[in-house]
Amino acid sequence: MAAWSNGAGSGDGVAVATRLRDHSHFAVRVATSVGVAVLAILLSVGLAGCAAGKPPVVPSDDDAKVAVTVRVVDNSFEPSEITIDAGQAVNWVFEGPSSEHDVVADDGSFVSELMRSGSYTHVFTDAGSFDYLCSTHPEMRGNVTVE
Ligand SMILES: [Cu+2]
Repeated sequence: MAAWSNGAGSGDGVAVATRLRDHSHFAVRVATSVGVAVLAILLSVGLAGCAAGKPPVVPSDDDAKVAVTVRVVDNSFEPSEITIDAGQAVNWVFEGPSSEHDVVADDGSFVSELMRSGSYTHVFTDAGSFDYLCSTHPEMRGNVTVE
């Protein structure tokens, strides 16, 4: 009688241990899928962030009379801060020499292609303070103040 009880008892014990093992397996699987889901969300947010990082290119005003020229060199805009009057044009001359750069306004109002040579011109019709950067070298920053 006692032996039968012990047998049944240990049998239950094995069953409980098996259930626990299954349960922890399940927990690991859930944790893994949650991890993968979170990673997927982070990745898509990151990619969306990149896609939204550079606004569409704004065509260069090539025919405009240039008031101020800014050199785009590795890795700065020279001069980085300029002041013009409304209606005047700024001409950025890309000199590289080692990297491609672009001119990207924070508000998207002027945006060039990535270039190693050539130039980009933008006419500023409205007064204001326009910050811009190079999309591949965010430490390259400049400002155009339009009076
Ligand atoms: Cu750059």
